[in-house]
Amino acid sequence: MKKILIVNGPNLNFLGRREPEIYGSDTLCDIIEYTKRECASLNVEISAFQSNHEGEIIDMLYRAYDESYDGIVINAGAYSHYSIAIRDAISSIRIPCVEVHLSNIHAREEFRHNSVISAVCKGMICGFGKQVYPLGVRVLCEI
Ligand code: CA2
Repeated sequence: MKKILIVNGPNLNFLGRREPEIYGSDTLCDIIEYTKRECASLNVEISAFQSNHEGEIIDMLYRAYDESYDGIVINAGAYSHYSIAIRDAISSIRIPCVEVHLSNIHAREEFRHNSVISAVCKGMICGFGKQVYPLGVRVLCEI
């Protein structure tokens, strides 16, 4: 059975409470439960982590390495656009990562168009709301 970790970054703990037109009306908890349901037929064990702190996200990535996770789905939130430290951690651990975003970052403000973590991830899925999470898990199961 593959072990997959879902990592969520800053402000995603507040999902479902504001800006539903951009991010949908589900809470992060709803999205994780939805992802587990959607992936129930896959041979996969899913764990989830959220933090508003860059260093805690980096610590979690190294824990994923120590605990031999097979893949990571990461929505690093706004850190995606500028955290070289998270990029370096993803690159060091050599666990296949899929970057996800609920919104289509390319259709939004220009400062969201670039992600500094994309190049060290297997690929990026964005713009399909909560569906990006099970899609990310599915891709990792097939790698
Ligand atoms: O579309 C995504 O998933 C993002 O990663 C979400 C980040 C944003 O900075 C990225 O550019 C794209 C922000 C998450 C903010 O979440 C909120 C949730 C509820 C209310 C307000 C913000």
